[in-house]
Amino acid sequence: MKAIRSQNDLAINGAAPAFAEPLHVGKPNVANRDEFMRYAGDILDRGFLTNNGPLVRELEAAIADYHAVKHCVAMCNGTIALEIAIRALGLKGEVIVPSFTFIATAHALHWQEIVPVFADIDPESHLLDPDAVRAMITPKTTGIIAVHLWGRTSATGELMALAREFGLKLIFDAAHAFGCSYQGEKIGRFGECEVLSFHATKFFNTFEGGAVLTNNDELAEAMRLMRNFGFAGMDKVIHPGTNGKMSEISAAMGLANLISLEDLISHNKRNHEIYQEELSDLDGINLLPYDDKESNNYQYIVLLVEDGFPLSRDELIKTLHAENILARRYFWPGCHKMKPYSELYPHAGLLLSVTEDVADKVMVLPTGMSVKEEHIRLIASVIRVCSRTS
Ligand code: T4K
Repeated sequence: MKAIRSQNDLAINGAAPAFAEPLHVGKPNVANRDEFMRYAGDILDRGFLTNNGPLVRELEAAIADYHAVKHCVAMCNGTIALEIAIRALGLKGEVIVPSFTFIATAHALHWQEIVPVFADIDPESHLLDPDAVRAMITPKTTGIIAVHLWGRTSATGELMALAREFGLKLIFDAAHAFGCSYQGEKIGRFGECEVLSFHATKFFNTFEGGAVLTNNDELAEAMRLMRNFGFAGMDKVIHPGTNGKMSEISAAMGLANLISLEDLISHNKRNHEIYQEELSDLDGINLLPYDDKESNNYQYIVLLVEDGFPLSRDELIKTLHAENILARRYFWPGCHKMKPYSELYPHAGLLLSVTEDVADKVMVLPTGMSVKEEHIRLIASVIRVCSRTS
C-alpha cells in the first residue's frame, strides 16, 4: 500500500495504484475455515448431501434461536425464498415495493405474473415511505414487500398498521438485515414473514442461500412443502412446489460462520466508526449512520456524494477504481429504470423523485473481515485528496 498525500500521487495521474490488489465490496467473510472443513468431512462421511439433512436442520434451529422466532425455513437462495413466501401467502394482482432495492425484490413478483408497483422512499432512511405506499394502494393491491435496506429496519410499525387497515399481506425483504432489530426486537417476527439472503457477498453467507423467518406455523409448513416439490413423505405430493432446498455444504458454511458472528459485527462496527472518523469533516460526503440503539450488522458502508463535493459520485468511483478500491453504486439506477420495468411502466419515475435522487448519489465502500484499519485510512486519504480537487 502506498500513502496518498496529494493529487500527484493518484493513479489516475499515472502513479501506481494505492492498493496492489483490488479491494472489493462484498468479499465473502470466511471466519472459520477449519470448522468448515470439519463439517465438510462429516458430510462426505455421512453421504447425505441435501434434502433437509442434519446440518440444514441444525442451521435452521440456530438462526431461529438467534432471531427469537419460531420458524426458520432455509432455502437455496434469497430470491427463491422470496418467491416461495409470495406464493405461500397467495399474493396476486399488484404488490407495492420500493424501486431502490436489488432487482430480485421486483423480479420475484414479476416472475409470478404479479405487478410490482414501485413506491418512493424516505430521503434520510432510504426505506419505503409509508405515505408513498398508501398513495399507491388500489383495489388490485394484495401486499407490500418492504426492504430493510442496508440492514436498517423499515418503518415497520407504520407499515404493519397500513397493511392491517387495507387487509394487505406484508413481507419484509430482510436480505441485508441478518441479526438487525426494530425497536430493540430482532427481525423475523414482523409482518407475515421476513426473508434473508445468505449470498456470498452478504454479512452472513452460506455460499448461496436464504431463509424465511416467521412465527406463523401454517405459513412455515406451506413453505417447507413448496421448497421440496410439495412432498409430504415418500411418493406423496400434496402441494405444487419447486426445488428451493438448501444443500448440506451450504449449511456447513453457515454453521461455521455462526461461530464468529459477534466478532464480525464488532469488526464491521469498528470499520464504520473509522470511516466516520476519517470522512466526517469532508464537505459533500455523508456516511449513512446506523442507530446504535438497535442491533446492526454494519455490513454496508454507504456514502452519499452530494453537491458540495468537487467530483460527481461517478467521477469519485472512477478515481477509486484506478486505485484498486472497487467501490460500487448499489442500487443504481433503481428497478423502475431496468428492463422489463422501464418498458412496462415507462412513467413510474414520475412518482419516484427521491429514489432517483438517492440512486444518483449513493456509493458503497469495502468493509468486512478482509478490510482492516490501515485500508480504510488509505481509502479515506484518496477521498480527502479528491475533496481538494478544484
Ligand atoms: N433482496 C435484496 C434486497 C438483495 O440485496 C438481494 C441480493 C436479494 C433480495 C436476493 O438474494 P439472493 O438471491 O442473491 O440470495 C450481489 C449479490 O449477488 C446479491 O446476492 C445481493 N443482493 C446484491 C446486493 O449484491 P453483485 O451485483 O454485487 O454481485 P457481484 O458478483 O458483482 O459481487 C460483488 C463483489 O463481491 C465483486 O466485486 C467481487 C466480490 N465477490 C463476489 C462473489 C460472488 C467475491 O469476492 N467473492 C464472491 O464469491 O450482487
